[in-house]
Amino acid sequence: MSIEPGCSLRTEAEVRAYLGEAVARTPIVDLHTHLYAPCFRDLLLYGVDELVTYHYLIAEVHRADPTLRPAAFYALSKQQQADLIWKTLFVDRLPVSEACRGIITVFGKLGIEPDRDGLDNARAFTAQFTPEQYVDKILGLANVSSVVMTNDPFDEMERPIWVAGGDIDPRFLPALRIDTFLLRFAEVVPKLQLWGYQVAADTSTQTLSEARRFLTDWIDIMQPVYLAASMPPQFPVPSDTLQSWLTEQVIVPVCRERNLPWAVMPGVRRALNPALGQAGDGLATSDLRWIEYLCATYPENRFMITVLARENQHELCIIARKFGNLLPFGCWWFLNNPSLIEEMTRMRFELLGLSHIPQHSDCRILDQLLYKWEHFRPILTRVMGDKLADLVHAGWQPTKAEVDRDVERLLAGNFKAFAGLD
Ligand code: FIX
Ligand code: ZN
Repeated sequence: MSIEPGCSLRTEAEVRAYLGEAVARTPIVDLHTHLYAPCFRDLLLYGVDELVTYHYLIAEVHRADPTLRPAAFYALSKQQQADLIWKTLFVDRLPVSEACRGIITVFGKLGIEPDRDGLDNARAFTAQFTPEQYVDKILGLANVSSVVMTNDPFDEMERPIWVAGGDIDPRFLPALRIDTFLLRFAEVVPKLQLWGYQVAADTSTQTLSEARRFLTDWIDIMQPVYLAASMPPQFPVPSDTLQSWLTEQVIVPVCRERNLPWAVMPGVRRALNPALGQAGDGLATSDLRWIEYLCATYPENRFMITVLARENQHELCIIARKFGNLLPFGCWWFLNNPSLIEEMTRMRFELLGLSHIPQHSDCRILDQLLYKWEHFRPILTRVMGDKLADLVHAGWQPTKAEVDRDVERLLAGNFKAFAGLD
């Protein structure tokens, strides 16, 4: 259909067609990934062997073949693991799960012919590129303008790269991950002491100033766009625990002083099946009252939040309606499935209008940007299209400029504004 150059979109068909174009052409700022810039060398994962051994597919291969022992699987080389997953999940049965479908989408976007005999053609495809060229190719094809990394000062592989300094591709934005600092503080006290921070597993004034110094030092080193932590379903704030003290006396004040949001991600139950490693985490419904407490007690702070359990999504929208300093984002991990994304996105439009960030990718492997966003864009178009169609039928004709403006808000602008990136 050709849409006339005039401003207003007068019919439902015009609105839907224009919206689809706008969603496809608007560059995305992907606000939570586990991707790394090329200067982090081996930490930047890409290519078919990484793609097929994504931990979502490791969980699925163990379901498809219950005789497979996780220890035996992990003893295989990366390439052997990928071959086994390819045969089990793609050749011996139809690859209908969302994570399997993702691989087929990636192949399609890269022009790789899926081959039931093996993955060698896909391996040969990626081998043609340097990491830098591959980054350009994937970001370009996915129409993603920048991605936020996950950067943990306690990670032995990335820490030395930060300490050495250097130029990071500006399309990769740092985020300071504080799970270890917050959730395992007592355990890492000896390490912090070794690094020159005079902390103890207590709430003394010395620990207070030194713990704050650790955080601010890493903010200076990384220049993060936010602090982040994925959290268990229950978190004791406010209380007289060390974690509550770290939250209220260290993290919240430092975020406020440095004008940084804190991205909170509740609902993970780590190591539900430890033998599965990274694939063994689960979820539970979260108690979000500590989020209400933080938003109400610290109105000068900004909190971004994504929650893992479907059961929490309605409650989260209601909390967000009460607190302007809370920004819900994304359909995280076990929620990143079309049926659940559609349900959540519809609910967020109805309860929050445009004041949310509908999706982040959580990609661990660069190529996944191609499928995670390719699968999301039609859902956004359908859900937002329904809402705009309702407006047209009720007598409100959106203009093209209004549609462009608000699609940009959802895919990039809301995050940039909340994080103060412009
Ligand atoms: O905590 C997180 O940031 C989670 O997203 C990851 O730990 C998780 O393993 C993941 O990859 C989910 O998509
Ligand atoms: Zn993540």
